[in-house]
Amino acid sequence: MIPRPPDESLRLAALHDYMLLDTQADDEFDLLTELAAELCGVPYSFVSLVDADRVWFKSRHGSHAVQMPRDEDYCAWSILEADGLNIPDLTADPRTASLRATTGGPRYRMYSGVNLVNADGYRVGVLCVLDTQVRNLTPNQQHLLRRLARQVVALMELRLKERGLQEALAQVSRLANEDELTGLRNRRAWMAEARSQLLLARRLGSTLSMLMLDVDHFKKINDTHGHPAGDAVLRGLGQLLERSLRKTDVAGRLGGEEFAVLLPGSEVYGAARVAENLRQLVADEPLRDGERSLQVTVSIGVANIAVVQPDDDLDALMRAADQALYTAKQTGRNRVAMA
Ligand code: GH3
Ligand code: MG
Ligand code: MG
Repeated sequence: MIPRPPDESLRLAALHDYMLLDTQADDEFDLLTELAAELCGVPYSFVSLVDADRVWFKSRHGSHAVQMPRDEDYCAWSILEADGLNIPDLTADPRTASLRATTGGPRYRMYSGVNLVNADGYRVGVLCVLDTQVRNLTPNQQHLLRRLARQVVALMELRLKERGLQEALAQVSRLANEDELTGLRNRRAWMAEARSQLLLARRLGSTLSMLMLDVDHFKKINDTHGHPAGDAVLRGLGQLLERSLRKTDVAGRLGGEEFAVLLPGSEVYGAARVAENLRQLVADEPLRDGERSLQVTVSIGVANIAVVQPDDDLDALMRAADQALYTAKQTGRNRVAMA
């Protein structure tokens, strides 16, 4: 077995922080191994990441190997040395003479590796070149290989920063589009989706319906059971909508205790059936959210694009649905009305 360095666990943590293991091939890394092989005049070059039990190749030039057992790889020896490892004849060195890649396989004869060292000094991997002939690199080739190794580390740092940036952007986009309480689309995101669905329906000559849904006497729930209980009802309603609607339907929370649903491809009667089904689901069973469970009812207004002019915008359709909702409230609540 090849010895492990004394800082092995911190070294591994440093390697894993880069989140590079088992990632896709990357042209920029491949350019660096290609250059390394070219400048050193050898057939093989690798960006080797020395993991707990394996050496995984972020890039390889001249080989199809994906990884090697750590105890079979020269790079596991290289990270034990401060200055990397230069072995002009692998058969003549007791560390490498009996390794499988020396005795069989590619029958490597020369290895030269420069450690990839992170800012904290951990040797996370190696940029190495190999040849099947016994030979020495010139001092200039060794110098260039060291410079390329620094480029590899810089690229690893860059990829890590890009990853952080992407995650931050995804987080911002979540915050901008998601209603925090229910996880549904917020008003802005729902309206953006509604606008594009409306355009699409008109372009394709297909139909589109909309539900506007409002909890009945919600103020009373807050007043009687407290604001957190009111929040629980809203979360429960959000879950019920997610559960009961089709994948192509789009639910959102417009604000307060008002929700909206887009039903692409639904005629007004189909949409009214969906609305009636939702109304009944809510009325039949208390909404659950964790420990809490409260009985509420909802009123729903239904509108279809057929009720607005072909060049009317989204607001007109929402007004029609809102008007129908108002009718449902006026005529007794816990009911569905159509525009
Ligand atoms: P109606 O049947 O006519 O719809 O009566 P309502 O009481 O539901 O209507 P109203 O619009 O008077 O009351 C809505 C209440 O919703 C008032 C407000 O305090 C409460 N509310 C708005 N947003 C939230 C929220 O995020 N959480 C909770 N718990 N309550 C909210
Ligand atoms: Mg209400
Ligand atoms: Mg309301």
